[in-house]
Amino acid sequence: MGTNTVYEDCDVLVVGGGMGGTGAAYEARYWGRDMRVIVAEKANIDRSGAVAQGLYAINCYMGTQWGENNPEDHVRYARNDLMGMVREDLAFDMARHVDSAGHKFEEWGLPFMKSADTGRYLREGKWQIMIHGESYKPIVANAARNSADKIYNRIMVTHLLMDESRDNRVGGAVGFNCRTGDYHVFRAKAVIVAAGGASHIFKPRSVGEGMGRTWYAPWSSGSAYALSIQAGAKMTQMENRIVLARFKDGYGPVGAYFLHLKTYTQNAYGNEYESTWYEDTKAMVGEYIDHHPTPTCLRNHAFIQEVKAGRGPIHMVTKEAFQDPHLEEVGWENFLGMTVSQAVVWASQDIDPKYINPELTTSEPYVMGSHATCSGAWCSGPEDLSPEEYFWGYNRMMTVEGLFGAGDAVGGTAHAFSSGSFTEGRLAAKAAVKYVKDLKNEKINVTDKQIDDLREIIYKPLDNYKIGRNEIVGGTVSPSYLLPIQGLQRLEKVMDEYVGGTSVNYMTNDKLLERGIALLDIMEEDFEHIGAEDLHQLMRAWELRHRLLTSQSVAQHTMFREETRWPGYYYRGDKMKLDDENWHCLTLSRRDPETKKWTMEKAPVYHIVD
Ligand code: SFD
Ligand code: AMP
Repeated sequence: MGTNTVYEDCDVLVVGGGMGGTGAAYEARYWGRDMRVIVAEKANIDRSGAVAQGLYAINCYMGTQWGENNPEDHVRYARNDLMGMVREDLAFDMARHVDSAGHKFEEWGLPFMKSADTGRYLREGKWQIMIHGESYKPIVANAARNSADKIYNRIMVTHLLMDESRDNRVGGAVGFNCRTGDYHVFRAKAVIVAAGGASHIFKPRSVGEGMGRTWYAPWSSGSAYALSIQAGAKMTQMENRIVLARFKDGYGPVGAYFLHLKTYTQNAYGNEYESTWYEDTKAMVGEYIDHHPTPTCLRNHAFIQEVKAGRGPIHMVTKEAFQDPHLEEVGWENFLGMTVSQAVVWASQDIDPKYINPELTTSEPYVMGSHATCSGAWCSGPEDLSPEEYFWGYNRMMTVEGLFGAGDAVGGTAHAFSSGSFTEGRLAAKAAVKYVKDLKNEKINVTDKQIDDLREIIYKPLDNYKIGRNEIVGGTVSPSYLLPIQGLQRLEKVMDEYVGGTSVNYMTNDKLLERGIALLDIMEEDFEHIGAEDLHQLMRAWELRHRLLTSQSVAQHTMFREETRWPGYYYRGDKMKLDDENWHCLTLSRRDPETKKWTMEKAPVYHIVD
């Protein structure tokens, strides 16, 4: 395996062809007409990433052409939802460009719903517009295909390459083809990491035969974080994992229901419950509970408290809205275009939301940077907006030279969603092209040794299995190797119990974290012994390694921030209050690639918009 090596030399390499990656490929071609632009994607860009199943709404659209919202308004909205802190420069930059993503999608054939009264895009809520989006991803992928020189599908990128002639500069990436086993070496002058967020780092509520059913895509393996962390890039706000209120078991999103169908929640006894928890929440977070709209985490907090108090389950009141045949149709279509499993769960459990109010649940935590959360890499902002601490030359460039990010990969940019992630890809690509142009004739030096060493590391799980398999006559338990699924379940259990997952009601503290971090470190040693039976399992092995690094980062950040900033996402039992005096700041981490030691620091939150 891995004896056949495929080399690709390019100017701009895009890792991950999801929403950020497709935007990057499209824009790189626009600014870099004569540049070689390559996409390396784990799956197939037609149906890869979080948008694989389609989406029913574009959740970030200003509507500036009709005077609906301005970018400043969106910064205020995202800041409010994130309990006071986002990277306002990055958020504003995304918001001022995001509308054109919607316009492009429509031009490329995505069907938008329109208001019969105004002819404008039909609003689901203040920021969201509604689409018939089952084919959202193939439509956007087509534009990327028309732009890139080549799209390599089925390539699991495992590591970034580093330039050996200059410290702290990227030189490309390596990975393997999940179908052929070929070793792929991409030498590149600039790399844009757009490999998405992370599910399955905390134990999911659905285990066993249901373990594939999570809200965020089960194939989101934290690669965007792990690739960047391995290269020594700084991360920010990794403690800000997100918990979603979702329809039970199918994890169907609730936005269309709350905002368009105007449904509402109640406890098992038919009572409104959010006001019950108002004083309790105020004591923890102060005036943030009076903000409008109520921050997502605080809505979760009331939900979690009410269930803990014994008055669950929480129901979504659908019976009223579903009497209107139009709204009934929208309610079902919403899932058929985005989360088919929810419609299947209801059908299989005899739940007709016209007659029965369905149950909601709170999900296991996910790590991402584009929903009501902002974990990700610490990136430079745009030159016209960013204060000194937020700017080092190129928009969306990480703290490693030549390494850029988009979508879930970038920290500080909450509420970007699909359209904002695509937009960030465009912004990153524009800057990456400029970076390559500025390099002029300077060469990137990646030695054969670096390439050969990584090849050894990447294929090792296949050898572990081949050799270790001889020691057992049957079954799956070996004294010499761990299977990826066994490793995954161990990781999920530690994250769940020590770092604030569902089984402990999202609670952790300094002592639990200390132990959790130690257990994750032991796991890092053990995962040297992962055994992969075939190429598919080799992909699972590397997804697991990426999830572990993401988890370590989350645990380190959670330990560092000594307060409970987002009740409803997680609680630090030893520091149960929000502490604006000491922690109205962003958190930063760096893992030294040589020593593997983490260092943590604070970074200022600049309020650029008043
Ligand atoms: O309703 C490697 N999202 C929603 N956004 C919206 O605009 N509207 C909605 O309605 C949304 N909702 C929603 C959403 C997501 C999901 C799963 C559901 C519902 C059920 C969020 C968006 O989807 C999200 O913000 C963007 O997709 C983020 O973009 P990006 O580019 O950061 O991630 P990606 O699209 O998942 O793409 C990642 C790509 O990388 C590949 N990849 N490739 C090579 N090597 C590796 N090691 C790789 N690891 C990953 C992936 O295959 C993928 O192509 S609602 O809930 O709000
Ligand atoms: P969701 O379906 O929960 O992912 O939400 C889709 C969009 O609607 C996101 O922009 C959410 O922030 C927003 N949203 C969902 N529920 C509410 C709510 N109860 N109040 C305000 N905004 C919401």
